[in-house]
Amino acid sequence: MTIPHTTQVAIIGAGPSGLLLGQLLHKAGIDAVILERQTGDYVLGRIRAGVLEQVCIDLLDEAGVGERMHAEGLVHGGFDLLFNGQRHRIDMHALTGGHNVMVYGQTEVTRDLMHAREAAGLPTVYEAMNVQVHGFDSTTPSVTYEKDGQKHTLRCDFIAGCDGFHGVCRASVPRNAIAEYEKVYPFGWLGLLSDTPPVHDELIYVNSPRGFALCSQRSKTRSRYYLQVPLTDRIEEWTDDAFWQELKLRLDAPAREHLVTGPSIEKSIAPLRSFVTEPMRFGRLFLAGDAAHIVPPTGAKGLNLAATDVKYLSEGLIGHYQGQSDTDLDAYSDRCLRRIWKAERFSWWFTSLMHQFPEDSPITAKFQNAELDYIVHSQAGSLTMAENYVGLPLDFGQPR
Ligand code: RFL
Ligand code: PHB
Repeated sequence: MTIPHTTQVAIIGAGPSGLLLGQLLHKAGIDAVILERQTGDYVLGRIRAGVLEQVCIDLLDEAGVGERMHAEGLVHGGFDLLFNGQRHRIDMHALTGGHNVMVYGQTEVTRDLMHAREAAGLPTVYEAMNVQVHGFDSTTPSVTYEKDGQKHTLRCDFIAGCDGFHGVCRASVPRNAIAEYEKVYPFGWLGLLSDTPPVHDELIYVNSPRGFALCSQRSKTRSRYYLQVPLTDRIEEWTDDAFWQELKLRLDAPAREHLVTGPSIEKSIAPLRSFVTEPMRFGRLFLAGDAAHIVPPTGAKGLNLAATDVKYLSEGLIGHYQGQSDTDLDAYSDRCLRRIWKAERFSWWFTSLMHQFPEDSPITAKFQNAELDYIVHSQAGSLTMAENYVGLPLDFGQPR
């Protein structure tokens, strides 16, 4: 690949946000170059999200990368809540008038997007080191980076900061131009991936006196389980046996009996955080996905929010290049944030409802159980849970 020196949109980061944006722009005939710090294999090795909302499924279809997802993904119309030792199903499909979610791993979404990009011969520079963004307050921004020890400059019209929570784009914005809202939770999620059949055909979210647990899956033969653990726990201290034992203690008797254990193929601890940046646009620099916001994974919203940011950004850029109007580009930050805050609220609420907090007194467990009991037995309570979980419509409540 010859390294391009000019492009219309410089995209920093080849995670799901950057790759999906690249694909949507390509479909609209807009040029983009993606600069990624890691190798492609490293990006594919990160085990993260597993649940796609309908809005995200539609976007992957629009980007022309939905074929394998529809063939291999698992459509789920409900999930279980386990509390007070009892399991209750939230029938999302019935409650929301036919909406479902798709269980299909972020790794697979990323792989499909990478293949589409490669097949179209679109430029991605992997192992681009020391990426720096310049002049985004002018009409002639640029990005500098190093590749194989050589310095490069990429001139562009716009920069898309799709470089995740620890990226360079948000960090390059003057501190007086940005507000950051953050809550760090006093526990993490220990995740384990194994080639074992899932314990149940849908997900089980568990509130137990020993802490939260989640039984998820990637396919009929691959399971993903999570345990709430103290932030002080180290991954080396958790043997596979210890994980399975603790999981069993948090499950109900039928799930305990059905659980098939096996060697882990990946195990990691992720911290939990709520975080939002306002605004998401700084001149010709736009932040999207984890670069602008983080949700605790309880509501399965991180990847889905990243996808909708990118949808709004692609509409803005297409309006600029094809429609000669910057209305959508100017509305980008407000449109995103309105959706983001609703997903942030849901993820925070669901996290608070399902986890044990160190400062909790016994009355908190009673409150949690009462609220969960209300949710599963009230039509209004179940619907609130279901419509947020399947994802609010793209322009929910937005005057357009
Ligand atoms: P990503 O996936 O972090 O990708 C950003 C990319 O930018 C690159 N990068 C740089 N490139 C060039 N120069 C630099 N200076 C750069 N700095 C960074 C990085 O190498 C990377 O390739 O962000 P993106 O694309 O916005 O996608 C967001 C999603 O990945 C994220 O929201 C979800 O994975 C969040 N998340 C989960 N979401 C869910 O919906 N359900 C889940 O179960 C779930 N589990 C998780 C998660 C996130 C985790 N993290 C961030 C540690 C589990 C974990 C462990
Ligand atoms: C996952 O499968 O990794 C997963 C599913 C649902 C969540 C979080 C993570 O809420």
